[in-house]
Formats: sequence, C-alpha cells, structure tokens
Amino acid sequence: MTARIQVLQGDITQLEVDVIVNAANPSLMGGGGVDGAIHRAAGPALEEACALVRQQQGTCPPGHAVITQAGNLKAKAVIHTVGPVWKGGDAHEASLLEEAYRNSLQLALDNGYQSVAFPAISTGVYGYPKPAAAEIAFHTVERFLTFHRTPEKVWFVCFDDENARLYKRLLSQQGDAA
Ligand code: AR6
Repeated sequence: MTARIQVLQGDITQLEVDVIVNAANPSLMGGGGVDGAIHRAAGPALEEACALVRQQQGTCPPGHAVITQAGNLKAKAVIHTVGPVWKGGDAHEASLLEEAYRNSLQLALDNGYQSVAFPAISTGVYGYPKPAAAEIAFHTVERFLTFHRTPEKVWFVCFDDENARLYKRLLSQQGDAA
C-alpha cells in the first residue's frame, strides 16, 4: 500500500490535487504568503467566491475552515482555514492549529475529495514556531486518516528548508498507521 501521507518541497499553487488548503485570515480577503500566492494563481474568481462566503457567513474565525471553487488553479477546490497567531503558547494556539487541520480534512471528506495539499499553516506571518507546528500538523492528519478512508492522500507542501527538514523527519519516524 502506498503511504497516504507525502511530503514535498515547492509551491502549493502548482499541485494537481483535488484540494489545496489556504492559510487564510478571518476576512478571507487574501493577503501575503501562501494566501497571496494562491489568490494570484487562482485569479479573480477566487476573490469573488470568498466575498460570497463572507456575505453569507461573515468572517472565518481561527480554527474554522470554508470551501470554495479554485478559479484557475489545477485543483478542484480551495479550503480556506485560519490558523492561530502565535502569542507565546498560552492562548490556545495548539488546539486552534489542530482544529484548523481537522476541520479542513472534515470539509474535504464531506465533499468527497480524495487528495489534499496543506501548507505549513501559521508558520509564516502568524509566527508559530515551526517544529511545534509541524508536530501538530503531522499527528493531527495521521490521526484523522486512521479513522477515515477519505481523503485517500494528504500532501504536506513545504516552501522553506526548515519545514521540509521537519516534515521529512516526521514522515521517516511515522508508524505503520498510514
Ligand atoms: N506554497 C507553499 N507554502 C508557501 C508558499 C507557497 N507558494 N508561500 C509561502 N508558503 P503564511 P500564516 C509557506 O505567512 O503564517 C497571510 O497574509 C511559508 O513558508 O503564508 O498562516 C494571510 O492572509 C510558511 O511556512 O501563513 C494571513 O494574514 C507557510 O506557507 C497570514 O498570512 C505559512 O505562511 C497567515 O499567516
């Protein structure tokens, strides 16, 4: 059986997967980092889809996730989730980060999508320490996949060398769960 978790270094906007997850902000208005890259690659249709979500349900609080179409991306859909801003570790950052991954996976499952690519949520502008964030991301996904057949495959797409190193180590230490 091929492993269900894969690690890749590169630009998430280029992936041909069912769903790309965006590290968004509560306004869903686009921004810098991976959010900016996804919006640029997807084109105005993504902005319009986000505006509609905002109209219908307001902002997206940390830990929550919403799904939209993917505009010009090769992916079929984008799941926008909002990670926590790092405030030193005593402001529920760990549980909010875990929820961001779990709620994104649940949305992919609810929509029947089989392949999902995640960036390292909160580890850029939001300042979450990369080693701790990678542990949470990896183990939350691993646990979810143990209990669900969908999605079939999850990609961790690392942009920077530190995240790539961290995720590759976690992958090599992985049990037989995947
Ligand atoms: N592909 C994959 N990963 C990327 C890419 C890319 N093209 N570009 C950056 N990264 P960040 P956050 C990595 O700052 O910390 C935005 O302005 C980057 O190396 O994008 O959750 C939003 O609108 C880092 O490891 O997201 C919010 O305001 C990771 O993506 C805020 O930033 C996340 O960095 C969210 O901050």
